[in-house]
Amino acid sequence: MHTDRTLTLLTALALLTLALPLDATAEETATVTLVVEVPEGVFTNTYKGYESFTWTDTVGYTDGLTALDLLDQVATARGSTYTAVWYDIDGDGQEDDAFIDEIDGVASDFTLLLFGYYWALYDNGAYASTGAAGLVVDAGDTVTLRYEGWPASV
Ligand SMILES: [Ca+2]
Repeated sequence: MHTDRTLTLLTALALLTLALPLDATAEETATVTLVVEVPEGVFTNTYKGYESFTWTDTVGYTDGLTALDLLDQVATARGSTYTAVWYDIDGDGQEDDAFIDEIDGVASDFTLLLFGYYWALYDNGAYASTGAAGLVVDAGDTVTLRYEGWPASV
């Protein structure tokens, strides 16, 4: 009964295939996504020779994960560089939060601290009130680092 055995095997494979997406869906809930974007048309792109690009990377969520941890994972996986600058915000001699100064060679650029370009940080589309080290993400969150002009009208 070779045919019966083949059918049984095919049925088992079909059931296994049906079961797999359920497991994959369960694991997908424990991820976070990082979007890193240098939009087209940013003045400095052409001025500095920067090219626009967008990364969209999803990695596993772990307790206490910060936006800086997330960028570190993604940049390491991509073989890309980034620079985080730490600041002592409350003046107690200990660094409190880190802001992203450069990603993949695209660096913040200010003239007399009045106007320029920087890496803006968004948490689920909302402008973050902290730096990258201060932003603790939740499972399912999307963190965005977008290279933007400051003020926005520049
Ligand atoms: Ca401090």
